[in-house]
Amino acid sequence: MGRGIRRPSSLIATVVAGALALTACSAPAAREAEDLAAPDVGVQLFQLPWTAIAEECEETLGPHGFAWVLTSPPQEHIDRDEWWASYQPVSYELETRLGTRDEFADMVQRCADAGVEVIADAVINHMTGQDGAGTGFAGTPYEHYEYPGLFGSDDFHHCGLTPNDDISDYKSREQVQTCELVNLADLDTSSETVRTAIVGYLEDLLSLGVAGFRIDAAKHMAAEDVAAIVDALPEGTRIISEVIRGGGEPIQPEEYTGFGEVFEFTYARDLIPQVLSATLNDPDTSDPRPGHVPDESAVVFIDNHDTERGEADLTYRDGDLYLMANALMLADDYGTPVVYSGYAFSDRDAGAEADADGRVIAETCGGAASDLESLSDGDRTCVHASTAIAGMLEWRRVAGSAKRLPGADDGDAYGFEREGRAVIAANPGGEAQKLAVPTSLPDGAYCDVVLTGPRIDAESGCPDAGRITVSGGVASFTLGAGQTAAIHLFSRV
Ligand code: LM2
Ligand code: CA
Repeated sequence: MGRGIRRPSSLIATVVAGALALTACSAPAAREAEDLAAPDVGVQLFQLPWTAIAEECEETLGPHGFAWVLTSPPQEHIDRDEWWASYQPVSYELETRLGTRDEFADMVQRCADAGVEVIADAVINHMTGQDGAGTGFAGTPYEHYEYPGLFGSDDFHHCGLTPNDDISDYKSREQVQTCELVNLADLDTSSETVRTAIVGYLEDLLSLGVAGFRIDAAKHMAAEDVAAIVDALPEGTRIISEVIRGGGEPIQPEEYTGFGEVFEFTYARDLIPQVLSATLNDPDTSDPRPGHVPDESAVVFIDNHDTERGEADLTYRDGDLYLMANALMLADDYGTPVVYSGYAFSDRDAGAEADADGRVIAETCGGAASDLESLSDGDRTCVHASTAIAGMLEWRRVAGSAKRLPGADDGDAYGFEREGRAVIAANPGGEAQKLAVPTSLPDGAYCDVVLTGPRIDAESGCPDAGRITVSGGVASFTLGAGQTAAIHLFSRV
């Protein structure tokens, strides 16, 4: 959403392109490639400091064509080393382990200059979950239900439905929305004063130039409460609600699509098992896909910071198969994809590496992805800098709005075409496999953008290992175990 399709050719452009075609036969294709609209693809840079995100925007995200970056929560939080300190707000001051207010503002500006919008993670359902009194990262004193100058005990739900006021039954709408999520003081988001304070915080972030928000724990707030908050924000503010779909639960993501997008958890739950069991196949493309919100409401991902510590059986640790799943997501014609990029861990609570003052170290990837199979705890995965992902961003740009056609499979391998524009093939199995994918791409030799990265302005030739032949309406792939390959109209050699 948000990004309009730019029309490629005015009459003059067509005439000029036609004239150029007489002298250099690749000119019209090059011109058309330049005019393609950038796809709406995001990246979640988990627990990465603002100064590092700014650099990533300039060095990698902008050049590779990411449209937006989702940051970790920017508000003052409890003073602890675990990553999840970010999810316990103490005040709405922008002073955190990830950087200062000025650094945040500078990041938003530099990312915008690089063509990348910033989406901030908004933790507005709750405050802290500490029973005792404490002092926040920026020095603000607090108690469990007292946040001086911001909220007091009356501003919270005290649900009285369970012995400790904690949510225990996800089948109860009232518990899920008015009791406490793991002891986190639950804001009474039906109250005008609470809503006003939250809106003030979000407007402050908008004044620094953010494009919108991930609404953390949206399921734990009545949809009408979130709607009222969103209504008070300027038109065009992007809203992506996190509503974890749960079978048999009364609160479903569809309730939150009236005022923005939602993360669709079904997507990864469908795709990951197909990759792991080497049974890739065509999705049910009914509109909406069964068990999914409609396309225009869906933000999809392979994993995020919670699922990589929880339900996701496919993570950075799986190397090529993980990149395969991300490539297939980027190739699909459903939803807005978000790539996830965090750090290696074996302890689920472990925070990102920090200095003696507790500030997270601002490492950048220097434009290079990590070798996912050999990371040590704390190392950044740098998935957003991966050659395969960069190639697939270009592939998606070329695919544009072309339809996903029914795929082909052979043994463990599977592939499909986005009509007339691009073809992808993947072999999640353990043996090499040949695969013929029907295509209407013109005959020729094409270069695999998963192996080589973007091709439109590529200065290097295509290595032999990356050459894929299209002949007589068939793209012929030979895929090693765990290999993904993808070609598009402008990757012809
Ligand atoms: C979210 N989405 O709805 C976040 O994506 C998720 O990462 C958050 O949980 C959660 N909701 C609340 O914003 C994380 C983390 C929890 C952690 C909370 C609060 O996964 O483990 O809970 O943040 O920091 C921690 C302790 C928990 C304790 C709680 C309160 O793990 O044992 O509960 O703090 O002190 C007594
Ligand atoms: Ca709540």
